[in-house]
Amino acid sequence: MGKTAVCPGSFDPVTLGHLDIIGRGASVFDRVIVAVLNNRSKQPLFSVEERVALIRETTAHLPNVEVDSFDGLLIDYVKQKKANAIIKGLRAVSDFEYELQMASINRKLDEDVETFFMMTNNHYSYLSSSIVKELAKYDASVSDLVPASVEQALLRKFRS
Ligand code: COD
Repeated sequence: MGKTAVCPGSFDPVTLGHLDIIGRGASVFDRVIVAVLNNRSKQPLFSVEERVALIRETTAHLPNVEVDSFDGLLIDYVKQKKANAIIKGLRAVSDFEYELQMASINRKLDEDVETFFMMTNNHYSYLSSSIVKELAKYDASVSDLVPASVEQALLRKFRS
């Protein structure tokens, strides 16, 4: 059986930084499931359906990538999907503390699931969904930070 990894996140919306991690993960694992958190306590800009659709569109060229959504604990979702790995991206030292905590909790919950960290491409080390939303809100260009379909979706959100 091939190795399956889950790449979880909010992806509100997906950026070129996320896609860099997803693409590199897909070149290492047999199957990558991008899992969008349906977080009811946060107020996202894009609905979970919109976020899933944007990732599907922008990963369509990667045959071993699937896109799904999940509720609740990540580790329960990973086990449900019979995956053995979690892929995370690290941008800067500031990400490390939180990600170490998450990886430690997830390991405590299930020792058989391993978290893999990938260093972001230097071009995207400053990039986050929040920054993209902030720029788009004030009409600054985000064309080199997100795929064209995401840029269009942001324009529609903020102009409506
Ligand atoms: N370059 C590289 N990687 C990046 C970049 C970038 N520019 N931007 C983001 N990433 C990485 C992040 O490090 C992260 O690994 C992933 O991409 C997703 O990022 P976001 O910002 O969309 O998603 P987050 O950080 O909000 O996602 C958090 C999770 C959904 C993974 C987390 O909250 C979770 O697992 N929730 C479920 C509840 C749970 O199980 N909690 C743990 C036990 S309490």
